[in-house]
Amino acid sequence: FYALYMRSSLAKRVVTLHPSPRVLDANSSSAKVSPERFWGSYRPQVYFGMKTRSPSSVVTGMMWMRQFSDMDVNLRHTCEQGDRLQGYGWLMHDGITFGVQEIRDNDFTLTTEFVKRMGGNHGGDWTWRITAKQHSSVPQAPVISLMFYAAADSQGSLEAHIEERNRLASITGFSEELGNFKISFRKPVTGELSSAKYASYNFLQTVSPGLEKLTDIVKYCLNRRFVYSPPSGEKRHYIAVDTYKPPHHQNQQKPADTRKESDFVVHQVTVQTPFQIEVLFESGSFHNRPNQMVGSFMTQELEKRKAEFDAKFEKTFGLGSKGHSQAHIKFAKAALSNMLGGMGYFHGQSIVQSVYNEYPLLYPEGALFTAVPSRSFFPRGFLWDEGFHQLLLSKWDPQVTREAIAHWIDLMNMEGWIPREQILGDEARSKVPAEFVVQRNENANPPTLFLALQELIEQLSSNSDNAASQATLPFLRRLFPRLKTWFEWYNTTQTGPLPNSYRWRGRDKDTNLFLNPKTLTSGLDDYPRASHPSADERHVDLHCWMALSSGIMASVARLLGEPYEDYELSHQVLSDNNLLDELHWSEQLRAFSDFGNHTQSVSLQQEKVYVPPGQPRHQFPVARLVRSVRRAPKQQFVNALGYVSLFPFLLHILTPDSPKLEHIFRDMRDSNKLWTPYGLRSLSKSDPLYMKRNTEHDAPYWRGPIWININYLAVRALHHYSNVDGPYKEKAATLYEELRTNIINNVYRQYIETGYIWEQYNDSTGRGQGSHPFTGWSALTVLMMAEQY
Ligand code: 6A9
Repeated sequence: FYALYMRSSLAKRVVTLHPSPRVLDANSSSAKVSPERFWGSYRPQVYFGMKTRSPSSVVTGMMWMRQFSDMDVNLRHTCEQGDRLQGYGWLMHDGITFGVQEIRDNDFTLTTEFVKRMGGNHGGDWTWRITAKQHSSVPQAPVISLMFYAAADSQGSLEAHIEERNRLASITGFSEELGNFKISFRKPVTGELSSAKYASYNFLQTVSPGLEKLTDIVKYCLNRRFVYSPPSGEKRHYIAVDTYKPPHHQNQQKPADTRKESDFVVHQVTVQTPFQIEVLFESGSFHNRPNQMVGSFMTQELEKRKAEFDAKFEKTFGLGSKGHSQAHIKFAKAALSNMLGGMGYFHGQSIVQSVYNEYPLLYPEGALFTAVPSRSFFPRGFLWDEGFHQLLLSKWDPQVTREAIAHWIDLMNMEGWIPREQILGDEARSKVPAEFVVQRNENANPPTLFLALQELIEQLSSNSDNAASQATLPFLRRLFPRLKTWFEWYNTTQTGPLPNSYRWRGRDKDTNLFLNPKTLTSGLDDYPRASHPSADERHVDLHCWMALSSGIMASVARLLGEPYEDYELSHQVLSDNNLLDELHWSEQLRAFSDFGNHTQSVSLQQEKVYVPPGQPRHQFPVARLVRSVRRAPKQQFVNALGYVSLFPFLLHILTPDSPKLEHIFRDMRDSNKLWTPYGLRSLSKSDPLYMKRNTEHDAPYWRGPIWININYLAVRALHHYSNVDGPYKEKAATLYEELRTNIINNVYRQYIETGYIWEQYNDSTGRGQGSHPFTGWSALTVLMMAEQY
């Protein structure tokens, strides 16, 4: 009985939040406290949509489709790589008041713009302007349908107002946090001053069980029975939303669909390009507005914000004064804007597993304001990605960074653990295969939020008169109790076998199914580690993350007048170059290395399936690839050369006079090892696992391709070592120039050629690959252009 009791109370710890006061007040994102940031493009998973920073916001969005095309119904809504758009993303976005996005479909381009205006008590008004233009190569101007919608999410109500039989002119609504509001749909025009164009109208007024169902509902009720008959042109059938009756009876068994059904209203307008349409949101508590923000007023507002954006961009990053070309600057603006436009506000519960509970448990409800790595493929928060995102965003708007860090840190449980991947709410969950949803409480992820904190602290001392950065001190004060627990969590749960060594938990368990069992928790997934995971391992990257983190902990504590000596001491010990040598320098590799139970003699082989003589072969399972181990593992250095070996340099732990720098620089500059014309590859070309698959279904990921976050750290470190005195100063300076130029040029060139910023880059061709758009940490290119580290 006692054992059982223990287990269940331990299980409860996993889903109990940290007891310290939250960094964020409960209402800190509300319309009252933060009206300017209430509405935003906080739905990065859709091509165009807005919501408020509240738990169950009324959401607005847009779907579209091309009419009369040979292809099947091509409804666009959530960002999907399968849509094969030529490119899309924010070209300008200030993170608060406005944004300009360009979406290039096959034969037309949609520009989606929004401008907000403050007033009243509920976050004010906004206007959208959608401009559609056909591509010059297209013989006939396409007819397209835009479907604007509003959807409630378990609270609030929406009412459709119809004019001229089937044109939804406006939606009025009410919700707890928005009060009364009205959304008006203006008619399409060719240009600002011209009269309305011929258009066909349809609408849908129904209910939805959840936001992840909106696309399906629209698809389900599309009908070809409508006729498009422009004054001068043939009559043709087109596809539009028709009546939709929710299938009550069919779905009653499914718990997901017994949720409260919420209003969902769609306005469809079908019109030939070129055209421009405006949608206007007006808040009921906003009285005495000087004018409606439409037409020429909207144009003026947009022009004003664009000019302000350009000025702030130059002031912040100075790319013009550094002599970057206009084309490069435009790219950099797009990279920053897409990071800002990729900020999401999520709400919901993680699903977590510890050794103490038999089945996964629901984590407490929480909110997360975060940037996302990729709007199409991973539109949700990832812990170590966020530290890199905030390195860029903190230069633009430190308030964004404080709020993002605060949200993440407020998700910590009483143990000090923060779930690595945040899959909050049904909409987010609908995008993730079941096997990836559950988060385990032994699992870490690099504590990169310390990098972002380091930046905030530096801003505090460098521009001490700047109000924007002064808010950092009170923020740190509230953060500190949780930060201590977070640091302690790493420092106790991720320790290694020897004093002052560290080990990532959570490596793959089925050792023999993989060429090398993965370490997802390190962020470097399939980067080679000890072939046989064991408690004897020590990981050099984690050692360096801890050296960095203890140093930042000491700085924060010192700033706050808190005891800092222990952190300072940890930092000194972990940064001791002799200790690092003892634990991690491999004389054989002449590089820093992990240590563990390891053999290099592994390969993937067809599993032998025993077929008894005389039996038909097809009745037996297909042979899989499994690992064969030709020589038994033993305790030794892993001797893989790549990103992990660079960490003592990447995080500035080597002293400037360390002879190890010479080895590191030599390996970095060697084209047979890490150097490419496009950036540093993740694993040496000479490593036995270079570009090797991990299973037949698992292609190489961190075994060769070029990743921009680590390349950013490398450029930053070269900058550091070229600015401090030491025997390698000159070498660092040369490498700095070369590496920086290679990365900037390639990421830029790929963007121009393919329309996207990518997850990673091919080390032999420089081609972008993996998910796209992946502005995530690839946008750090902007900081390299600005030379701000
Ligand atoms: C798989 C697929 C629709 C892998 O950028 C996020 C992470 C990084 O933190 C990590 O370092 N990415 C990197 O190695 C992407 C991880 C995506 C996992 C989700 C589910 C969903 O399919």
